[in-house]
Amino acid sequence: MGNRRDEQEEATGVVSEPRAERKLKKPKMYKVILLNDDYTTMEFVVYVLQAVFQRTETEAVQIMLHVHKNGSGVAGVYTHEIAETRVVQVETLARQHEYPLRCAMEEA
Ligand code: TYC
Repeated sequence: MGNRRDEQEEATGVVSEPRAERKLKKPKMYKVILLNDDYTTMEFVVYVLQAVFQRTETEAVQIMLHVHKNGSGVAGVYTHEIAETRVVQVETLARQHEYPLRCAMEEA
């Protein structure tokens, strides 16, 4: 498959610097993983998935049930900074509501 640089060179006739010179790298991506527990309500987890991860209600219920049955599951995949922010948002909301809900991030 052709990459964007090759296509751009082909289209314009302008040869760009090699990647090391252009200093552009694709960002590493990180999974935000929700962890199951015995105390957080299903309703709250569905709410979090909608509020923090912009999931539809149907997606949120599916992800919540996957975590409930399997112990963990992916809420979303983001760049490092966005994933970190989502983790903090989840844990802040959970503490405000006095739930032990935890989540983690892991390179995708
Ligand atoms: N296991 C919880 C219950 O039975 C529901 C739950 C699902 C909690 C997903 C956390 O990440 C979670 N109420």
